[in-house]
This record gives sequence, structure tokens and C-alpha cells, in this order.
Amino acid sequence: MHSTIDLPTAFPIDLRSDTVTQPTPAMRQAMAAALVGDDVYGEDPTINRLEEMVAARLGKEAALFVPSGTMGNLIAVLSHCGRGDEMILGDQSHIFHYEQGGAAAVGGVHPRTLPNRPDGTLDVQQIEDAIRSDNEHYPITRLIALENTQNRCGGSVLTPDYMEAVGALAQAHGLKLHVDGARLWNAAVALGVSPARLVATADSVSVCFSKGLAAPVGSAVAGSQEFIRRARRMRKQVGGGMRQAGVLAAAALVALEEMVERLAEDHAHARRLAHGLAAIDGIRLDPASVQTNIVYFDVVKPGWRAAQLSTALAAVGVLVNPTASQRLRAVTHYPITAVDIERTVAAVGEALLTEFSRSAP
Ligand code: TLP
Repeated sequence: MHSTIDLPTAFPIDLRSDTVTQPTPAMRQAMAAALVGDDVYGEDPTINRLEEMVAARLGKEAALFVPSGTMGNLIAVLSHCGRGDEMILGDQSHIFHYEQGGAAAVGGVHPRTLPNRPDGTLDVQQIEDAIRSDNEHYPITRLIALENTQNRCGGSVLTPDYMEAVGALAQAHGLKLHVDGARLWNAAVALGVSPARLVATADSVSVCFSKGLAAPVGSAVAGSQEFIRRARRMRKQVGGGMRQAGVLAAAALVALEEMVERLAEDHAHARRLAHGLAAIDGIRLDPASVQTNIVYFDVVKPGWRAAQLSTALAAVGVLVNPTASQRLRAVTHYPITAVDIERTVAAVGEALLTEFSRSAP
């Protein structure tokens, strides 16, 4: 997903991802003032405070601060599964697509993918059908993993009812349920429900502070005391034991306290962007499909490919990532403004027009 575009100006409108957010002034102040200690000894007061707050927000017994969402997912999967065990997950999931197959490479965990539907869900009957019976030919199914919001399905939200249905299925079959909640905050704000409600039936959840919440670094996993005990061991095994990382947790605390409700702005900007883009000749998307801060759109003008449009936009200071031959992704985040959105829509319209007149006889 990472583009190698040279930036033409110091301040482009950077819609490549919400991972590009900069820490807020309040975060920088909190970082400078943070009390710290050695977290491998459990002695960093700021990390301890963050972990308590995350556990409370997610309705879980305990939480663990980790450097990234990728590590959070990896140690969650490794905490639930042994070598040769199988996990059921979506073929569009971040764990399957963008984590270098870490669960298989590091933990020998076998991925069983099911198609993500356009709304980000997996068909519950298909999940049930994929659960292995006790047969010596088969791996042992241990885990179901969902993603909320679902990034590659356009930041779509999975509802509490759906999450509960999959949780009930997992429980009925003695399986664990993990939720990749890198953008769970966005899902909760979009649905108007608490994050805890969305993961009430999950055995583990990973969340990120460094996406829409704008902290510079950091994620967490949450679950039962017993799960966190295993996850803590796994974090150390993969090299994620941190020392005076309270400077990072301090920013994450500000993120949780000040930046969650603000995500509604990003969602409004994404809808505005989607409506603007949908009105451009040569762009195809359904604005009704945009539920949070991620906008996928296709360039359908003859002769155009996504990479060309991305390059043309970069030349005028608008950064979006091509994600397939005709498809691009734009992600709204702090501190993208309504004016940035108007400029982006205008830039896309102009880029396509310019090329059209250039290629005209
Ligand atoms: N997603 C990034 C890229 O890796 C694709 C992005 O720009 O969207 N789960 C989900 C659903 C994610 O979208 C991401 C990051 C992660 C996990 C991983 O988080 P980090 O980057 O902290 O390892």
C-alpha cells in the first residue's frame, strides 16, 4: 500500500492512510511530561495507566501495550493457537493480506480464508461449515478472526448483532474469537455504540492509537487476565518488550481521551469526498458504501490506470494510494479539512480532464 511518490510540496494533502497523522500539541506535551519506568518489569506508570484505560474501554479484564497493530494481531493469534492449528479469517483481512503471513511464518498457524462480503462480514454459515471435524487428516480449528472496521471492504462496520452471532458460533464450537480492531474506534463512533459492546463476545481484540487517533506509535491487545499473561510472554518472544515507553503511552492516553469522538469529522469528510468523486466523469464509486473514513474508488476513464491517476495527483500535492490496476484508496484523518476535500475533488476532476484534452486529436 505504500507509494514511493516524491512529495512536491512540504504540505501535501496526504490521503494515503490515517497512519500518516502527526501527534497533536497536547500529545507532545504529555510525552515530554510522562512519568516512565521499565515496562518489562511492569514499572512504567504511564503504560500501566494506559493498559487499565484500554481494558476498561473495551470491557476486558486486562490489556497490553504493543508497538504496532501488526504485532498485536500476531501475538493474539500466537496466544490462541499452536503450531499446525487453523484460524478462519477473511480473504480481505489485514492479517491475511498485509502482515507477511506472520502467523504462519512465526507460529505455524494455518490460515483458512473465507470470502469477505462487500460489507466486510463473513457468512456465518460458511464459517460454521469451515470448522473442522475431529479427523486425523485435518488441522484443528482454534480461532476465528474478524476485522472491524474492515479496511479492504471500504472501512465497513460490523454491527453488534453480527459480532454477537459470530461470538456465539465460536463459543458453541469451543473456538476463540479475535477482533482486529485497528479502527474499532471508527466503527463505534459510526454506529453510535461503545467499543466494548462491539467486542463483548470476543476473546481478544487489538486496537490502534496511531491511525485516526493520531498518536505517533502504539497499539494494544485486550482480553482475559489469562490471555494477557500469554500475550505478554509472546510480546517478549517477538522482541516487543519495551522499556521506558511511557513516553509513547502518554500520547496514546491523550488519543483515547481527546481524539475518539473527533473521528465523526473524518467520516463526514469521507462522505463528502465520496459524493464529490462520484460526480466526476471517469470515476466510479457508490457513496452509500462509505461508512467511516476510507474511500475506495475506481478510475474507469478509457486509457487511465490507478497508478497514473495517483502520479498525476501527486504532482499537484494530493496523495492517494493505488491499490489495484483501476482502484485507489483515500483515507480521511486529522487534520484533513473540508477545504482539503474540495481541493482533492477538484484535483481529480482536473487531472482526468487534462489528460483527456491532451490525448484529444
Ligand atoms: N493498515 C495500513 C496498511 O498496513 C495497509 C493502512 O494504511 O491501512 N489492522 C488493520 C485493519 C490495519 O488497517 C492495519 C494498518 C493494521 C492492522 C496494522 O497496523 P500497524 O501499521 O500498526 O502494524
